[in-house]
Amino acid sequence: MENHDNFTRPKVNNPSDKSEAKVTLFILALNEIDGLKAIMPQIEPGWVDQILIGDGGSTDGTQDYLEAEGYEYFVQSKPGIRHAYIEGFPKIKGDLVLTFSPDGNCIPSAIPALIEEVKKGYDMVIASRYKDDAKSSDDDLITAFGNKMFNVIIHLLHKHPYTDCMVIYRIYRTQLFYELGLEKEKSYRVEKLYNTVMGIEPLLSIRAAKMKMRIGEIPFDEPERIAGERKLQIIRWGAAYLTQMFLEFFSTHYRR
Ligand SMILES: Nc1nc2c(ncn2[C@@H]2O[C@H](COP(=O)(O)OP(=O)(O)O)[C@@H](O)[C@H]2O)c(=O)[nH]1
Ligand SMILES: [Mg+2]
Repeated sequence: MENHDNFTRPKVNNPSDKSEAKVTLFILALNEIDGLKAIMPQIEPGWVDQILIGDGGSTDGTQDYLEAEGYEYFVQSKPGIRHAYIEGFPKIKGDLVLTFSPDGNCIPSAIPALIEEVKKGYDMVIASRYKDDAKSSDDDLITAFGNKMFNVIIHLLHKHPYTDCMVIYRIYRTQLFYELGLEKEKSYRVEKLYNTVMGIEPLLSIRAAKMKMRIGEIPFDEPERIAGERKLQIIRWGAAYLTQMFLEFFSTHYRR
C-alpha cells in the first residue's frame, strides 16, 4: 500500500514497519587502503541502502580509491575516531546504521544476518566476538583481557550481560545515537583526564543498557587485520573507558 504520509511523518528513524527500514553501512577508515581493496568488493551493494565511508584523513591513497570507485565518503575535519561518527551521523539516511571497519576484522558476509536480526525488534544487535563459540584472532592478551573485564564491569554496574560491549561491528537504530546523547561533547568529558579522543561504542553499550533497550548479540569470529596498523590506544582508552563506566554508574542521565 502506498504511504501518503511521508512529508509529515518521515519514515527515516523509528520506522513503524521494521521490514521496510532502510540501512546505512557506515565504514570507519584511517589508512586502510589494503583492507578496503580486499573487503569492499565482498560487500554486495544490494545488502544495504547506503554505503557511507568516514575517512579519518588517510594519507595512503584511500581517498583516491574511494573517489575512483564512486563511493560516498567524507573526510572528518576533527581528529579522533568519535568525530567520524559525530560528523558522519547527519549524513546517514538509513533508519538503521551498521558500523563496520574495513581492516579485515569484520566478516562482510555477516551483514545480512545482522540486518535480519535487528529487524526482529531490537534497538541494537552486536556481532559478538565472544558469544558461544565465536573467537577473535585480532586480540592480543591485553585486549582479550580488557574486553572481558569491560563486559563484567558493565554487567555489574549497568545490568546488561553483554558478551562484547566494545566492538564496532553492530547495527542499531540511527536515532539511538541522539537518544543516548552520543553527539554531545559533554558525553566525552573524561577524555581530558587522559589527553585522548575515544570511540563511542562503550558509551553506546552503557547507555543502551541503562535505558533498558532491546539488545541482541549474534556470534561472529573476528579475523585478524589484513594489513596496516592498529590505531587503538590501549592504555589511554582502557583507562578512559573504565572511568566512563563508573561515571555513568553515578549519573542519573540516560537511565530508565
Ligand atoms: N574515520 C576514522 N577511522 C578510524 C580512526 N581511527 C581508527 N579508525 C578506523 O576504525 C577501525 C578500528 O580501528 P582499529 O585500530 O582496527 O581498532 P581495533 O580493531 O579495535 O584494534 C579501523 O577501520 C580504523 O581504520 C579515526 O580517527 N577516524
Ligand atoms: Mg581493527
